Amino acid sequence: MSFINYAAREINVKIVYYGPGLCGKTTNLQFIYQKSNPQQKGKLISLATETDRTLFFDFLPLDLGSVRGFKTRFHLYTVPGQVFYDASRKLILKGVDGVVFVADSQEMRMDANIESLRNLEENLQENGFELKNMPYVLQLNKRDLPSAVAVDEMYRTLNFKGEPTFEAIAPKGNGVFETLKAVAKQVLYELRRR
Ligand SMILES: Nc1nc2c(ncn2[C@@H]2O[C@H](COP(=O)(O)OP(=O)(O)OP(=O)(O)O)[C@@H](O)[C@H]2O)c(=O)[nH]1
Ligand SMILES: [Mg+2]
Repeated sequence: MSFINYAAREINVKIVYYGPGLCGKTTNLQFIYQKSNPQQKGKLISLATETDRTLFFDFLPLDLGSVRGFKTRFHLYTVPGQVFYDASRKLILKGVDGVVFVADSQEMRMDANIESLRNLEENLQENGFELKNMPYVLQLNKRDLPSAVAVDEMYRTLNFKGEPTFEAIAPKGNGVFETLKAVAKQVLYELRRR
């Protein structure tokens, strides 16, 4: 859960980008990193294979304003999407405050999206969380590709609980900040309720 440092008047929040291999999780963080101003962001740390697949995680700290005089520092993480890195995904979900599910819009990746969403539910449960109670946003990425499945069909298949859903083209930045803002808003709302 979010970590409140009273001495530093800082709230630390953890957001995890989840989804199948190559859906565009790392690309989301790269775009956010490129477009954020230097005072606002820390280093983008990526632990990747030689072919740029995420090996363990990406990490980007980002300051997003303040709540009741406390600076809110968002720690953005991505999981490795490849099926066999499940132990890492489980570990990265520890203490999560909000999740973004990045779906790959390509027809041939629909089964992978569904499998990854189930895997998210399971791994959250193993960490003592329920997706239905978690601040959560769905991103439909790769909308620029010709084989993209219709948005309403993807919504019916993947939307879990009426969560905010955004179309995206992550390398161009379309939908990237909309997605981040929507999950940040839900997390901050939860913090204010406490
Ligand atoms: N055409 C298109 N390509 C995209 C889009 N988003 C990401 N890509 C490309 O898809 C590839 C994989 O993107 P990544 O961001 O590395 O995917 P990932 O989800 O982090 O993958 P893993 O780390 O293996 O889980 C890269 O070549 C991206 O440039 C998109 O919206 N449209
Ligand atoms: Mg990655």
